[in-house]
Amino acid sequence: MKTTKFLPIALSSIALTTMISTEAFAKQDHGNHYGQRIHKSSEANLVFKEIKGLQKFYKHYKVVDQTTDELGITHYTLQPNANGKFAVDKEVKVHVDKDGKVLLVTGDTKGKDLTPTNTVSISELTAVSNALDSLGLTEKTAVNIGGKVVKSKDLIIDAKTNKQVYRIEIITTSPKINHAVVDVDAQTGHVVNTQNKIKHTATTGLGQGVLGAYKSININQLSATSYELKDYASPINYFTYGYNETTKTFSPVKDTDKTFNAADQKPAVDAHYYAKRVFDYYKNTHGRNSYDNLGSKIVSVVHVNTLNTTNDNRNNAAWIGDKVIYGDGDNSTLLAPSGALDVVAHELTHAVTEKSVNFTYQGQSGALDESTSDTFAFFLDPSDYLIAEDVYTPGTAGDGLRSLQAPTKYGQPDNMANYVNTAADYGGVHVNSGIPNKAAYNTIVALGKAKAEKIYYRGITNYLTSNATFLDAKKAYVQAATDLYGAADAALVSQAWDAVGVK
Ligand SMILES: [Ca+2]
Ligand SMILES: [Ca+2]
Ligand SMILES: [Zn+2]
Repeated sequence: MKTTKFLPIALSSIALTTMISTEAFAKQDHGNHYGQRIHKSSEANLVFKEIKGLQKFYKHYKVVDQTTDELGITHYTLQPNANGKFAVDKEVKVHVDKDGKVLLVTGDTKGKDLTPTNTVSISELTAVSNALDSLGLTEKTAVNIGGKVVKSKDLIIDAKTNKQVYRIEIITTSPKINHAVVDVDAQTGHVVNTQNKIKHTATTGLGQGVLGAYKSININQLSATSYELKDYASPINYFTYGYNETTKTFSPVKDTDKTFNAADQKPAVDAHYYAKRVFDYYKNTHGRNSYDNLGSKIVSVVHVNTLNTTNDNRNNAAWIGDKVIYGDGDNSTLLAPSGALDVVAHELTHAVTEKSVNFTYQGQSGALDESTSDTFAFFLDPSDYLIAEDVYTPGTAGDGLRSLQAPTKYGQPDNMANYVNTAADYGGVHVNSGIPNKAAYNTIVALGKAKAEKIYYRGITNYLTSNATFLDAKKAYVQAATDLYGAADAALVSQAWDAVGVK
């Protein structure tokens, strides 16, 4: 079994920050014991006398910021300066406890002689103008809604070149989204460096799903007239793409405004929206951080209607190792499958089991793989025991693709007595899954959803193995129930499997 350690989610973010920073101190302080005690900011640079790279230059360093945290540790930020200008990129931090003891020194501890080799010949105004120009902007056209276009402008020393530069931070929302830091040589006026600070422009949009309902979705703004189905705002990123059958490539689903309601966007909206629903569930109910428990992004690709040019994939959806793909449905057997939460949950649970149990997709272990996906599809969409009912046979009401409660209604066995021995479908993985599906149904009815989902999650993350048989699954869930709820509930789980002939 692979095990993955993760931080307990109950910790508040403040506690977490504290924990990490304390740990960082413990790790980075390789027994550097400084003699210097520091009781006020003007003493902070004195410890540099004990640091090889800084001892020649300690007098040039001045404290530019200081904070004291909730543990009483004070963090001084120092920068070297010459002629009253700071080399901001050479900053060093000195971390001092309540008693003035230096715990750690971090940052750039390779000092250097900072005597600028150029003069200040251009004005700040000229520097700003040149910076805007380099970004294709002018003072007249640049707009930053709700803020200043020029966020900061400082005359600093570029320590790399020993030149004085104007460092200008620019933010615009039109004519395009921009966030850049531009360095302009103070003598020549030339732009010598530009840092693009744009990470992502997260915003909230509206999407219309396969069944017509509108839902709030997290999207990414590229410009005033370009938005895409990328969610950078959530702890897990969700990227949703559209497949191009001709070029066999896919690209982000985009719109010119925040409302994604074109006909061909509906499958994408639901794939995007439900993927987040699924991993919100795994996080909130089981503390799992994405399918791999490492927070990996979720990539969904819609409009995948053929595989290898011949296979009709319209009525299919699949997890393919690092992304989930969806056909558009033929609109008679199936609407676009991403339109059903339980279908999306089924596929993305395959991703979870691949990273936990990694069932061999053959025979009983393969049927357990399918059944686990159906079972978690129920946990996510617990209003009925049907699978895919929201998109299955739009012309017929009340049916589904499979049923946990009544597998035989959809051609699946619900007891070992009727186990189907076949070479097709990897040994009938989509047929024989009816047996563990019925056991799951029995478990849910006997114990309730809240206990059942904990037992199943514990089973797949701690006890089940890739080669598990139905009997192994029974033992795994009985053990998980014993751990979590004791012998009486474990006995009910055992009976749930007895009832389907797994003894
Ligand atoms: Ca359902
Ligand atoms: Ca139907
Ligand atoms: Zn499946």
